[in-house]
Amino acid sequence: SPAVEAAPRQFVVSDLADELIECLKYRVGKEPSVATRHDWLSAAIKVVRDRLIDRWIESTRRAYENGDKRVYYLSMEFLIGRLMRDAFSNLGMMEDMREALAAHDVDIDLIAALEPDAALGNGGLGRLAACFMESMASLDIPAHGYGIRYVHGLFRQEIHDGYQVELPETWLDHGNPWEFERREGAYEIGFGGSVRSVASQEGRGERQIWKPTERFLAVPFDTPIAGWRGKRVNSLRLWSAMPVDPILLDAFNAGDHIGALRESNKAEALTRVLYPADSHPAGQELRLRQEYFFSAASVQDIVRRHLSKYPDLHSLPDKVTIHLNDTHPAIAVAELMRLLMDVHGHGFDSAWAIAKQTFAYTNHTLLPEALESWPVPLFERLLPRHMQIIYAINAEVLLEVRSSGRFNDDEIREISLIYEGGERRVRMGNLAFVGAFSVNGVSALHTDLMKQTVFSDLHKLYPDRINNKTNGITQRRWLFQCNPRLTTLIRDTIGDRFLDDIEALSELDAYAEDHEFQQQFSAVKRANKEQLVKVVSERLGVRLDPTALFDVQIKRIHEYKRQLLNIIEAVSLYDQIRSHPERDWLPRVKFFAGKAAPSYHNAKLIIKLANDVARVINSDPSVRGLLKVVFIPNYNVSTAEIMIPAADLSEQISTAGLEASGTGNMKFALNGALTIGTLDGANVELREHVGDENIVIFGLTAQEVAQWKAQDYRPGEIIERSAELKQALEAIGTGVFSPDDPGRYGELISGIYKQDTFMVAADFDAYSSAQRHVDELWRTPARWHRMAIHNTARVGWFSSDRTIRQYASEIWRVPV
Ligand code: DL6
Repeated sequence: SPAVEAAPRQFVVSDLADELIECLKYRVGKEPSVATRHDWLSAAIKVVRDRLIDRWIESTRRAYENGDKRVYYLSMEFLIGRLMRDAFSNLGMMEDMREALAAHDVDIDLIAALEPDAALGNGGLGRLAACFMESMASLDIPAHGYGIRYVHGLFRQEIHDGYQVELPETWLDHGNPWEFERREGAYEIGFGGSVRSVASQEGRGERQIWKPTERFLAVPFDTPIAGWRGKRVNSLRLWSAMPVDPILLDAFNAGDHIGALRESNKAEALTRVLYPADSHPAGQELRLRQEYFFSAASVQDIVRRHLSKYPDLHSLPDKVTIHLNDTHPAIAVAELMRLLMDVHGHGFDSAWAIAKQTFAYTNHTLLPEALESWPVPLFERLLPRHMQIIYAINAEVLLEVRSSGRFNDDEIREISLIYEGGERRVRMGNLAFVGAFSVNGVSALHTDLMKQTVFSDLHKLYPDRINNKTNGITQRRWLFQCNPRLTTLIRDTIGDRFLDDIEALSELDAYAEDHEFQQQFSAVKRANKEQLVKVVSERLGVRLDPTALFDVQIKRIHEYKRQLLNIIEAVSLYDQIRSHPERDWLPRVKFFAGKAAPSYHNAKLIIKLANDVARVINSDPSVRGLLKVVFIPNYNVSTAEIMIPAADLSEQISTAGLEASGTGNMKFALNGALTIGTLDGANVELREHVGDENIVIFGLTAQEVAQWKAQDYRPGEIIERSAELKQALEAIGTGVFSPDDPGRYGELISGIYKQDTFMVAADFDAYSSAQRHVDELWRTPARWHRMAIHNTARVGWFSSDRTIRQYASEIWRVPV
């Protein structure tokens, strides 16, 4: 199918073809006869980038002249993936470019596949930031993304003998044709040192002067982000650390050639690598340094831009919202306070009033291990002035709390920015909460749980602050681009309105029972499945049957996401297929893909288990190919773009109460997969939108999980009562899938018998019955297709355009 374009064909192909040659010659420095595919890729990107620049300049000028309020989105992670197709299709030049390249014998698909996946993020949080950047540009919101230009993004995963092996990812190896380096826009960022008081020049008390001992330059690299139909082009500004003194000449001249590069090496280390952990503790000094480095550079940049138009910073909250994507940039609150007080002469009260009206904060997880806090001594050593400011903010807040008379000592301790229960730590969530005028969760359930759990006392103090903004995904990438076949079918059926108003997909509802449409819908799915079958055969040498039910669980590997539940169910199904060969089993392929944090032992063991189980099941002739298990290595955005359109069944089976939202759930449903899931995160709202009859829900609710845990949960007893579960656990635990090391999974399985923190045993039977219900649904294709069509038709609401509209009108107060 041809690509979905934002505009009708508008370019003269021969002109584009000439432009490519010009670009190749004068900007890449190559003759066509010697140009490599990478050279062609660079040339193609530069040609589309040129188109973006005029709009980029125009968008920036317009915002400046109109004095529009701007949104600054600070995020440690942007999981962008490839950008070339985005830009081509958003500007409506994909097909013209295809032909222009073909005129030089270059296949656009081959060069597109060479574009590295910019993986400057771990998972959901980073991918959400990328979807938001695209939606903000599409909705014509003046916004800047700020992050870190990691030289190594998320590690490349290889599977060796079933184990995850982490290798460095080198997305910048061939340069990055998208970015503009702006050395002239660098800022100095300090660490360490001391603070001293001096009398303020205005004769108003004292001023603090921080003299850091370490200094680095933060150099910005800008990438243009184009919105749909090229309406607006916004900037993603990523900071890279560079030394203030690239070489210490004295040391060099004294013969210390290595020591002379000390500053360079320290700077390079600062922004070199993305922390490869999500929802998993990552508290290292380097991480705090990264957080401060990019937050401080961004805040300085924001203040400079504001002062280039307005006389002072009193008007900052009217013209700017700084959005904190999780607590990683929460230190920005203290940095803005520092600039206001120490550089721009504001008193504490004035600075605090400005800061509190400028920041908004999104929480993305309730998992205690992912809630950031930093040891006070470390904080004090690296950021002594910020520590003082945090104490001052804390004093202000706790005074307010005490004087209200509504809080007991325990509650006051929970509100404090400093944890005192053991080693004293700075709580970044509390800092973000008190420093922001809005605090939002990412699904209705998650937001409710925020109020009831981690932030219950802060919520009591500021009852209007917490609000919900259910996540969304950009349909441009997650339907139009990744599934051109389905998009074309939808256009042919309901016309083009949905291209600009995704909720118009609901017109498809009328076709859900239409036999002919069902056939076309399932033909699209079949073609996408064949494409995936080909990829699996090329990458893994495993042959799959495209008529089988494709059951897919792709996401970070984490115990709360319960890949283990899915694997145990596969083992149980394997047992049953062998014990009851006479039954009419459905051919099914269980796909897994995802990366585990390198330090997360159990998650890595789960990857090994998936691979061990796959090896045994896939090579057992008595299964007769009815069940296959496939683990696809190196899951990334581009792999998701191939797998999601090919999925029949989407696994969203986290322990209820633990997945803040999930966004994969939305992508699968949009592409016509049915969900099997728990009532967790955004699954709850997904059910409301697609209808109870079009989704398969099972298992304990968040409330039930909490009740079971509060009582005396005994997983061992549950296992005893479930013959299937018991048999599967015994098989895994005693080494049926690991004959080379029978004890490999002993602890993993005994963990389920003993604590079962993630309620695998409690939910197993419900999950297994839900899977058999899925089998039944699959046996009646007309019914399955109808349900799948309803899913596609009814999930337009989960577009990040809707989410961003809500942020814009309810938090940022910018027009949309
Ligand atoms: O909000 C985006 C995404 C949610 O969809 C996931 O449910 C949630 O797990 C994820 N959170 C994180 C938290 N990491 N940290 N810190 O990635 O956010």
